[in-house]
Amino acid sequence: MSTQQDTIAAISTPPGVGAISIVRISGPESFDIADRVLRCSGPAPSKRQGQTFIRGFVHSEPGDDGKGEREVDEVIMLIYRAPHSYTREDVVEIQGHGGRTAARRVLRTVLEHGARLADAGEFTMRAFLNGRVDLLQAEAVMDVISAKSERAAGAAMDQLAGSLSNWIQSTYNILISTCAELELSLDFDDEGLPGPALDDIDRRITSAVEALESLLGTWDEGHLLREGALVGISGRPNVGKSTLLNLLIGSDRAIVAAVPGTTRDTIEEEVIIKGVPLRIVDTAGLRETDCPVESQGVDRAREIIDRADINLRVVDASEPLLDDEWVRIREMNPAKAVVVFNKIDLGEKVEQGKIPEFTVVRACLLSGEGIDRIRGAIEEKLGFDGDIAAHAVISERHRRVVSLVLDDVRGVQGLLEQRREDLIVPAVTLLRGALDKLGELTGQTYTEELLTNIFSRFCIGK
Ligand SMILES: Nc1nc2c(ncn2[C@@H]2O[C@H](COP(=O)(O)OP(=O)(O)OP(=O)(O)O)[C@@H](O)[C@H]2O)c(=O)[nH]1
Ligand SMILES: [Mg+2]
Repeated sequence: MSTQQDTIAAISTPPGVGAISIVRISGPESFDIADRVLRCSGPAPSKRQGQTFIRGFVHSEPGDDGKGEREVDEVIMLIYRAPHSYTREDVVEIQGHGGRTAARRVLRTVLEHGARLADAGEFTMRAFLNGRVDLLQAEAVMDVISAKSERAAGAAMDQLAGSLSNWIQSTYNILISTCAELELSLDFDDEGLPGPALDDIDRRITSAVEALESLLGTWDEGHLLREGALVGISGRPNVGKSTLLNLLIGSDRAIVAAVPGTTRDTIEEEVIIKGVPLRIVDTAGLRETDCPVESQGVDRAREIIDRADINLRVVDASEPLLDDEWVRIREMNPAKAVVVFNKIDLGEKVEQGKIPEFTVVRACLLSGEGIDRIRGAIEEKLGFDGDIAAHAVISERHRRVVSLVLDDVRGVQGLLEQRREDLIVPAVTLLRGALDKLGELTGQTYTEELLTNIFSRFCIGK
């Protein structure tokens, strides 16, 4: 049964020119509205079966004088009867001509007949409130839509299919049964729980801790898939930074010239390597300068170096490096940096072996030599290996909640280990708190604020 009283409508297709646009309606009045807006041969929409479609014309209301009724668009109308629909409510989808204007005209007509304009994500929110999907699956809908790569879409589809929900649910089940048993033990008066029973509870708590830890361990990878990684290219002027950007993205995006100080602003481009989106940023050459424009560019470059997940530091290897530059290189975190010794076709005067803690790639970017090794080094630093775990925790919200739950459960573990009767009550209280938090993850418990937070990220019409 629907928990929602009113009927909502929105354009579900993106703005711009296209072959088809879709106006979606959901709620108890959907079929009444459909009857009123559609002219068709045969039975009215409300008399049709679910999962069928009708060809017809959306028409506008006549004025008081009975005149002025107009055809708005020629359409195909799809009928979905509750609960067999996206929202589990009665749903009508009107496929009309593409383009914003035609779709807007249809939407306006539908709104004039009693529907309310849907909020962002409201259809999916109804799917959640009506129990068709849990909160993790609802969130995955938006991840599928905004996935930047095949791999990200694959991980989001797994989450939509319930892989993450199942994982959380099994941990939830372990914790709730343990909690029930501990609560029961409080009724044993003086005796408390027998040793073997406590050993069994310990084992279960430990398995929950392991499950939560492994879930948290997937966050880096999941986060990478979702947000992509920021890869900054930096170095002194004229060393070949823009040449490197162009090679990595496979097009002549940045101007390459023999004049030092060619790039003065940051240039950002996206590429996908092994299914992971990378935002690659070329920056202005690092040097002291009196030019205010270039100096701003250098400030921006330093900002990128601080924020980047991976720093590609390019140096001209055909010249010896100044001490100062070695110092600057060592300021970077070696785990997140790749140093490119470029221009080796002009000779190698740079001292080798000065930075043993760093990954160094020798290259002649002019001819493209070394670019595969640079890509390989990026992949290695980012740790792309094999498949993303099917239950990958892929949002910041999930990571936050899971780590709080983990803290609680570890706390419970610590209390129970002491085998003290008087610590059972605090352990139960902690465990209850952990269960509430886990419930918030799947949406078993939720607040309006949480839902608003999640669904406001969605697009209108989804
Ligand atoms: N010989 C040689 N020249 C190179 C190599 N890589 C780049 N160059 C040349 O070096 C010059 C500078 O290259 P850019 O890619 O513009 O260098 P940059 O670091 O972006 O320079 P700025 O934007 O001025 O900081 C150009 O003339 C490139 O063709 C290389 O491996 N060997
Ligand atoms: Mg440049």
